[in-house]
Parts: sequence; C-alpha cells; structure tokens
Amino acid sequence: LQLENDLRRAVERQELLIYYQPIVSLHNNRIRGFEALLRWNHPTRGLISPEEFIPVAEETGLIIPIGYWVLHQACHQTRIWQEQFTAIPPLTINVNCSGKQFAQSDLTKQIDRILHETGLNGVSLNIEITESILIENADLAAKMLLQLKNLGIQLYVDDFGTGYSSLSYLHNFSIDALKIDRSFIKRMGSTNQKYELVYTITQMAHNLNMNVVAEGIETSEQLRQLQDMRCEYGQGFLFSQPLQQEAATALIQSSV
Ligand code: G
Ligand code: G
Ligand code: MN
Ligand code: NA
Repeated sequence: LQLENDLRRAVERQELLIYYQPIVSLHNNRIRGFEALLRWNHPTRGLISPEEFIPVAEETGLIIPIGYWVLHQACHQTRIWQEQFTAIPPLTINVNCSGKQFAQSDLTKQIDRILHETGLNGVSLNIEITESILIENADLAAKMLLQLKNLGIQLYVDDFGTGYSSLSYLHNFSIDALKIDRSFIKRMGSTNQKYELVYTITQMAHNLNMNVVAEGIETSEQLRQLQDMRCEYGQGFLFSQPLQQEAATALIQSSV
C-alpha cells in the first residue's frame, strides 16, 4: 500500500506535525493546557487527518515510533511554554495513546525517559485512552495505569460515552478525568435528553472523584450550561481550533 510506504518515511522527512488545541478551565475561562493532535502533511495529498492514517499506523506497528515522537515533541514544547510563561500555572499537555502503544510493556520506561529528556514533570502530562483499551485488556491496563500514576501522570478517558455501556470499569481503575464526547455536547442546548445525559455523566464523575472535560464546545449557550453543571474543563471551536505551535504560543501570550 502506497500510504503505508509513505508513512514509513513521514517521520524522517518531518512530514508529521502536531497541532495544539487549548483545554480551558471553565471556572475562569483561562487556558489550563493543550491537547496534542497529530497531523500528516503529505507531499502530494496535503494535510491528512489521523482518522485516516492512525489505523494504518496501528496495523503496521508504525504507531510505536510515531507515538513516541508525538510524546517527545509535545512534552518538549510544553516545557518550553512553562519556562516562557512563568506568570501562569504550569501548562499541561494531553497526549492520545492508542491500544497498541498502551500494550507495550516498556511504555512507562519510555515515557519516563522522555520526561527526563525534555525536563517535563510527570504531573504536567495527561494520557488519553479510550474505554475500549481499559475493557479489552483490563489486567494489563490496571498494571499500566499504576505505573503511570507513579510518574505523576493523570489518566483521561477519551470519547467517553461512545464506546461501552458497562460502567463497571470505572471502579476498577484510578481514572482522573472523563472527556465527554462532542456528540453529547452538540445540540445540548436544543434537546433536553442530551442536556440530561451530560448533566448525569458530570454528576457521576464528580461522585467518583473524577474531573470532566467537555469536548466540542461551539456555542456560549453550551458553555453556560456546562459552567452551571460545574464541569471543570472545556475544549472546542468556541475557544479555539487546534493550532500550530506558533499560533498556540501567540494565544498563550495574549492570555497572560
Ligand atoms: O484532531 P482530529 O479530530 O483530526 O483527531 C481525530 C482522532 O485522532 C481523535 O480521535 C484523536 O484522538 C486521534 N489522534 C489525534 N492525535 C493522535 C495521536 O497523536 N495519537 C493517537 N493514537 N491518536 C491521535
Ligand atoms: O477524539 P479526540 O477528542 O481526541 O478528537 C479531537 C478532535 O476533535 C480533533 O480532531 C479536533 O479537530 C476536533 N474538534 C475539536 N473541537 C471541536 C469542535 O468544537 N467541534 C468539532 N466539530 N470538532 C472539534
Ligand atoms: Mn483526544
Ligand atoms: Na474525543
């Protein structure tokens, strides 16, 4: 497959890049940190979404070197921002982790190495995983989560609500935050059922000592409703699209 061969060379040709989307504290509307979002600037096809090439990366195992590259870049950039903007609380970085990455027995060791190389404290790093990772290999996941916790890293469940109907796994792992999938936030203002679902998820998370990140906030009405629910964090086009590093730096600069 052509895409597969192209992807093999993408890292060394520096065609992969990271966009940063702010995660905002909803109680004061200030930037808490960013989510790192991978993009591939293909020489002939232009910008390719991770939805298209992550599956290829997973099948070929390329997700492993690519995943460590993302972690390294994102931690490095976050450390630079922390040193540059000392008047605000140290910015945090959320990095997405796929199932295959999560199954690497030396994942914690590699992340520890990256933290040392970049000088970033583990407490500034949040790892995002999907529900399916926790459920499909629960024993391994429990072990990994404990190891990551020992580095100070926080665990976020991504796309919450879209995967499994079973909630029992929430008891079995120490999860720090749920990211409510943007499909729930969409039309929250116009349909009562969506509002009630988001409200109920938020209450449940708080009762289990977890924070909540609402994804895909696009309107000030959605923002107000989420603030009323005491949802801690938000992400979405209302605040900012995912930005290239220079634009993200300018956004932080303008907010301090
Ligand atoms: O940014 P965008 O909406 O195109 O992202 C699409 C999907 O790709 C999201 O579900 C996101 O979690 C995933 N994704 C983005 N960056 C990374 C990455 O660095 N690693 C992995 N495994 N997934 C990513
Ligand atoms: O699955 P994950 O949450 O990692 O995916 C993040 C993706 O969501 C990114 O690709 C980003 O472009 C997209 N996204 C971020 N904010 C919004 C938003 O407000 N509306 C919509 N439709 N998509 C968003
Ligand atoms: Mn994510
Ligand atoms: Na998501």
